[in-house]
Amino acid sequence: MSTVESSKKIRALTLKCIGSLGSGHVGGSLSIADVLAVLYDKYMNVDPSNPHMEGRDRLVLSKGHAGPALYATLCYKGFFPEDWLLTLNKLGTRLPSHCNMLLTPGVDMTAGSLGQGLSCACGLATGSKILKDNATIYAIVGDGELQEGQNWCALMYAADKKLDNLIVFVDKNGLQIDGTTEEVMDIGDIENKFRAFGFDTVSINGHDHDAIDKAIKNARLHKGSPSCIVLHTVKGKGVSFYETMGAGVHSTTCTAEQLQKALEELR
Ligand SMILES: Cc1ncc(C[n+]2csc(CCOP(=O)(O)OP(=O)(O)O)c2C)c(N)n1
Ligand SMILES: [Mg+2]
Repeated sequence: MSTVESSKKIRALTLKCIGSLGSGHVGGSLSIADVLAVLYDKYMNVDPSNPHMEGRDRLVLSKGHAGPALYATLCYKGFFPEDWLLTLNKLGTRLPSHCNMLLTPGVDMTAGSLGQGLSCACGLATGSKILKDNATIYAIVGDGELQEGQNWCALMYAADKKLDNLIVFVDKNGLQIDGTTEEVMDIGDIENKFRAFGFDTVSINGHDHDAIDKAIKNARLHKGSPSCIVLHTVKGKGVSFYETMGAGVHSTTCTAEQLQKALEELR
């Protein structure tokens, strides 16, 4: 199956997961489906039958509210059965609304309190350097999330320690909860800010699988500094009525009727 087919599957499973609750973080989950598809189809050195495999690659989904997209990906890759997706955030579930590394096979870092994931990724990348296990540590942060100061402390550390096994994706969808990132607190030129902090940085269309593939390949080959891939994305991508909702798509409904319409579009 092509990565494009995989991303459709991931979007469909994400919405089935959120649909089981009736509402949730639709927008920021759909915007990262493409990078997850390319990453897990082509790059992540992980083993669904042994989620704690020594030396595995790690993904820190720092924007932990997009957990359903990661759950959909892990389910699709065989980490757990599909019926788990229908237990999202219910009592006793292994799939809480925000990622929890103690509950879900394949989830390598607990997240949800925005701003902390990059620091965790720095720790994992440092650990991997010490162990010399050749793992690559990936992190996905939101653009609104970059308003949290702790990120910039982590970036400074990553560059100073030359963590070239760390690849940071910024999901630049231009929206956060209450509006556009410009309206709430303008984060400016993300690409040049990462570059100024010492990252090897590129900006790409975050829905173009060839561009994502090339950017990851280059970042993995790059030595001497950490890398950043700024993904220009559309919040709610893949489903027409979610793509055009604006900030409202951050957390919104996924009724049985909406789910059916969305699944038709994703066929
Ligand atoms: C420390 C912290 N403050 C506030 C929140 C509530 N919150 C959840 S998602 C979100 C908006 C995040 O925007 P962005 O990072 O752009 O996410 P995306 O657009 O990718 O969904 C906020 C403020 C949180 N989870 N953590
Ligand atoms: Mg955003």
